[in-house]
Amino acid sequence: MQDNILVIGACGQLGTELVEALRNIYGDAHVIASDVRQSPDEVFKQGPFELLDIMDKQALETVLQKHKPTQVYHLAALLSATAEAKPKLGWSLNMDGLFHVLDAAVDFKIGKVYWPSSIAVFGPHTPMNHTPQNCVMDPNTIYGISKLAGERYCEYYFNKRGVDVRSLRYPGLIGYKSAPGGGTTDYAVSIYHDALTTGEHSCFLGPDTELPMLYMPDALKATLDIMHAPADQIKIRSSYNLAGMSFDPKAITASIQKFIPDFKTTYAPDHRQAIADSWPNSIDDSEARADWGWQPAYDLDAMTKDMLMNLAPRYGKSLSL
Ligand code: AKB
Repeated sequence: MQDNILVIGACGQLGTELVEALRNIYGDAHVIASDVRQSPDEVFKQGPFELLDIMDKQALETVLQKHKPTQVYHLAALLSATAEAKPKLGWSLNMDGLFHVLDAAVDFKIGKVYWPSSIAVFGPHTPMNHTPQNCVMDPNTIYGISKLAGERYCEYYFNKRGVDVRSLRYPGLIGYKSAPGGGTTDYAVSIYHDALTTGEHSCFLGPDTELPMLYMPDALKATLDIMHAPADQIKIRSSYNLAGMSFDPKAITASIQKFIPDFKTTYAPDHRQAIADSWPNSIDDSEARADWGWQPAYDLDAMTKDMLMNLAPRYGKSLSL
């Protein structure tokens, strides 16, 4: 049977790249992008697009009746910093959106559901280094609390309602094709743009704030790998720990300086520092590696080289990389 895939929240940082990757695999006509707003990005002109507010259950059902997807990727959410600024909206969008999708998966017999969790499920009493899959989890942000509750719901819907739902705890995602929005790890994207434009980055985290991060090609690979793995290999139905690399603002600055020696970072920590301080430094993803063969390809310097190589032409720069 030909798969039809619905991506909800398609115009965000991950969705924009995921729609492109899915269309390369399944064909443009079989990947339905949807979001609460239109995006000017070229990828959305190449196949079906539906305006969809995931808070509107009826509207979701109309889209499902029209396209009869066999798989749904539900990415719509408020990220950590935005959800702290708008806690009620963060909670209702992140939770109600997931309920609508999980209930629809039962009612419309959707074959597989993907839903992203985050390192934000961890909190101040979580072991900070090499954080294990199962440990104390006491998130203290609305985003983290909603992701932890969402994980429990996913596992419940797998066990009690038979929904084949799969999930990853993403670290900060870094890519050059699409912009992040409202996260605590966003500095690690804007620092590359600043390196190629002003040559200076003002960082909203302190120099030693180490966080887990993942380069977008690895994030796409992990997402597609977990969705393509046979169901019996997915042993964790809440959400898998996932790691690529870990670094602090000092280390990413040093990595950029290998290619742009005059680049400078200054530090002006703001409200996002407390969020970052409550998250792990590094993640133990051995269960993802053992269960479905996860293996990242990029380390910090390989990512820096690729980011700069791809972004430099956008700013009319040529670098010897
Ligand atoms: C954020 O910073 O909120 C996200 C995340 C780690 O989930 N990038």
